[in-house]
Amino acid sequence: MWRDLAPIGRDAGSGGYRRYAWTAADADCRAWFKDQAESRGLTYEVDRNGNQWAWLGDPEGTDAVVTGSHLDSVPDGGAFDGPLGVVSSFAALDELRSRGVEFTRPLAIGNFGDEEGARFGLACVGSRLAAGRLTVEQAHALRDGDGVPLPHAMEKAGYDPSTIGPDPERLARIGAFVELHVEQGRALDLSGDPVGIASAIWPHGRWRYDFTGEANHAGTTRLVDRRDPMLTYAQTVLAARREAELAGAVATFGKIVVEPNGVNAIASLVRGWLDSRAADQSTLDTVIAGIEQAAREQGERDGVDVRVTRESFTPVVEFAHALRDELGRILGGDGGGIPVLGTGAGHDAGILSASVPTAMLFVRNPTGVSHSPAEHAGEDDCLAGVTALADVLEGLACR
Ligand code: HGY
Ligand code: MN
Ligand code: MN
Repeated sequence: MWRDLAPIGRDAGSGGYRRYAWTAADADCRAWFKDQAESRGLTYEVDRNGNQWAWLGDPEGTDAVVTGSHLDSVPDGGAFDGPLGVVSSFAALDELRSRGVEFTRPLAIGNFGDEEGARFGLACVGSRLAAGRLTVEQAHALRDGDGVPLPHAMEKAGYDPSTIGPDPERLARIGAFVELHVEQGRALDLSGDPVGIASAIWPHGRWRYDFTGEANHAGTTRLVDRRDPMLTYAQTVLAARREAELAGAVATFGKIVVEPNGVNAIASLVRGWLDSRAADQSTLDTVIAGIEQAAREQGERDGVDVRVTRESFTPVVEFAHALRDELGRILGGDGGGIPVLGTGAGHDAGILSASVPTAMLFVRNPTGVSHSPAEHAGEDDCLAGVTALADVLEGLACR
C-alpha cells in the first residue's frame, strides 16, 4: 500500500508532497483509497462533503467504530502526515481479519478531505463541514490563491458541491473515532516508546495580515518618503517570535504574498499568514493581541495600513477521557503503560471530538520533523502502530 501511495503528488525536485484539495493529486489519492476499500470487499461511499468511507458491516448501523485520517498534504509535506493513519487503518483491518475476530459493531475507515487547508486556507474542511463547524456559506466563500472558489474546485473534480453541509445523522451513528497519526514532535523519541495516546490538542489558529503601503521606485525614492509594507511585515514577524517566547507559545509566519513582488519596486502590499498555538486559550489570546498591537504600532510608524483577518481557528481539544483510558487499558500491556501526550498539531479527530468520542494514537517520529519532506517514521514503529491500532479496534469492535 505504502509503495502504491508514495509517488502520488510527490514533487521530484523537493521530494515533498503537493496533494492539495480537489487537485489531480488529490483525485489520485482518492482513487487509491477507493481501490483499497473495494479490493477488501468493503462498502465504499463518499459523503455529502466529499469525505471517503470504507465500511465493514452496515454503513447505516449504529455505534460504529471508525478509524482513518487524511491523505492531503501541506506544500512539500512529508509522506507520513495523514497517509500513515489511512494505510495503518487498512493494514489493521487486514490484521484483524487474519486474527479471525468477529466484529460486533460496524467498522469504517475514513479519508477526511482537505485536512491541511493548503489550498483554501482553512484546516479540516471535510470534518468541519460534517460536524457543522463550517457553514455552507463559509465554505462557498473559500477561495484558493488563484481565486478559484471551493465549490468550483469540487465540481471540477467531479463532486457535487450543492450537497455540502452538516452530517449529524452520519456522526450520530459513530460510537468512537480513533485516528492514528505520526507524532509531530519528539516526545515518543525521548520517552523511548513506539506508540503513544493523545491527551489534548492546543488551541490554534491562522490569521491573515494585510500590510498596505505605497508602491514606488526602489532606486529613486528617499527612505523618509517611503511607506514600505515590507518593513512593517518584518517587524511583525519579529514581534510574533518575541510574544511567543514570552508566553511559552508558538507563532509562525510561514506564508507571504508580496505585490507587485518586483526586485526594484517598493511593495504596495504584503500579505502574511500567522499560525499561532498555545497550551491554553488565554495564553493564545495574549500572544495574538500582542502581535497585532505591535503590527499596528509599527504600521503607524511606517505609514502602512494593517488589517488582520482570522481565517481558521480550532479551540482546545480534550480527547474523551473514557475512550482515552480505554485505549490505555487495551494497550497498557505489561503495565508499563503507554505515554499519554498533548500536541500542538490539529487533526480531524480534534474537529470531530465535539460530535463523537474521539481518540488518537501517535507513532514515534525519531526527529519530530513534520510538514517537511524529511518527515519520517521507522518501519518497526509503523508496524507497532498497526498492531496497536488493530488491538484497539479489536478491543472496541470485536469479541
Ligand atoms: O496544522 C496542523 O496542525 C495540521 O497539520 N493540520
Ligand atoms: Mn499536517
Ligand atoms: Mn495530519
